[in-house]
Amino acid sequence: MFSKILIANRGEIALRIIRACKELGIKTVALYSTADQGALYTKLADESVCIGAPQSAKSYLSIPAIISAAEVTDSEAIHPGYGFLAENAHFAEVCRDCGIKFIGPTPEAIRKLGDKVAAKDVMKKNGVPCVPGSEGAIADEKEALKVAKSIGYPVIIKASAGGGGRGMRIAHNDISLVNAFHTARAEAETAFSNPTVYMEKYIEEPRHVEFQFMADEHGGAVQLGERDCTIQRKHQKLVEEAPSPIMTPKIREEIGASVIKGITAVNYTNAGTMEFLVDKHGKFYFMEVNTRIQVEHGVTETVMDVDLIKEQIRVAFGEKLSFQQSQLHFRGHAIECRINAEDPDKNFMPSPGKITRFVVPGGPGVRVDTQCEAGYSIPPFYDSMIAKLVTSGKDRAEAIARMERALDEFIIEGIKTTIPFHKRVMKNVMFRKGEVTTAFVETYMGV
Ligand code: MV4
Repeated sequence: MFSKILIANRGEIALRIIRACKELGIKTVALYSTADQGALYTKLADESVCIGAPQSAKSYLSIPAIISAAEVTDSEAIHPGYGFLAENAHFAEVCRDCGIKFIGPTPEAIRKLGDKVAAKDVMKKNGVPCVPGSEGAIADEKEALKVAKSIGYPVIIKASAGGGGRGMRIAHNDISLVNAFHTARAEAETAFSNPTVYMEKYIEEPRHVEFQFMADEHGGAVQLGERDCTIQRKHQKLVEEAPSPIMTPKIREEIGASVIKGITAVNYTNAGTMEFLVDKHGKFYFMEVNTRIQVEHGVTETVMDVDLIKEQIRVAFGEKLSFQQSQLHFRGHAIECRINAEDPDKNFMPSPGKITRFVVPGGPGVRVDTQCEAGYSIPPFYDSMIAKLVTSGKDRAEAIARMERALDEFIIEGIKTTIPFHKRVMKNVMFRKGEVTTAFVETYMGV
């Protein structure tokens, strides 16, 4: 096994990776910007190295600073966590060139799946259900109008280099389509230095359901079922759960099998997620592949009884997957609420500052992943997530009851948090019935 791993990230995910390493007997190196000096994760790592100024570009995104830290500490591998450089093919390539194992997919797989046109093409060819749309990129206005005519309005134009909701435009008729095509291209060029766009039928008020998968370097691949992440706002997920209230064992097997076929076709290794939209008839459509461990991985860990971070490390070292498809079954239900330092009554305005009191919930079926403690100041430079609260139970009703109980126990003073918002979600009749769409937060939560 590796003897030392460097963690190219911060906050709760850095802590989560340190915990996995400790259990595997691996030494850890934490990195921090000057804004994160003294943070809990830096104290729990075996070593910690300051890599620069608070701005991400000068620290957590600085490839030279990170590689230097890995070299001086003799780290054998780098875990990128999520965000920052986690889906940066160039960074994965630099690691490989420096003889440092990147704990994630190969640069080739990251690059291919980061190109949404190429990703959709390979998935479609391998039996993953896709939204009707253009065959690859759209060259000009004329082609855009032709494709829209064949699939029918409304349509959505997406940037091939985009993802996570960036660089999208919806059109309801020929006139708005011409405009959407040109603005989407211009935006894509500005944001990603790549103007390539493609078109799909626009699925109105879908659900967001994603499949977790893992593959080793010996051809082994498994899918670990789905997470339902429909409850989000401005492309930020707020609540995630597994299983999805709309899933059936038959669909899980069908879609799951296509996921495995698709990722095998790109020689995928390590952990990943395939995102789907689900329309009101329950039909699944491929969206994109996230080539990283995700924020919400703990939901899957809870219902599947696996440790995805330890598995990522073992697989990166060259071991075979420690579980087979036939051993993987959902057990009960898990729900995650992302607790952010934001004011839900002021349009989710960021609320950084000092936490004066911090009491975490506990008891049966409760997991809290956080790097916060009383006296900790949330820096204004990074994302606003301060804790992930995951509750589980024998069924969805028990997981919800435990979430309500845990949200009541959670005390965070000194800053505003999204805890009151989550309490309202747990009480909402539509949520309790499992009948929500991506419009839920705007439509029912008054924000
Ligand atoms: C769509 C769509 C409707 N139809 N594609 C947003 C994020 C990116 N992964 C894809 N997204 C969407 N793609 C078609 N053909 C609606 C969205 C979308 C969305 C998807 C998942 C969760 C929240 C969303 C919010 C707005 C739009």
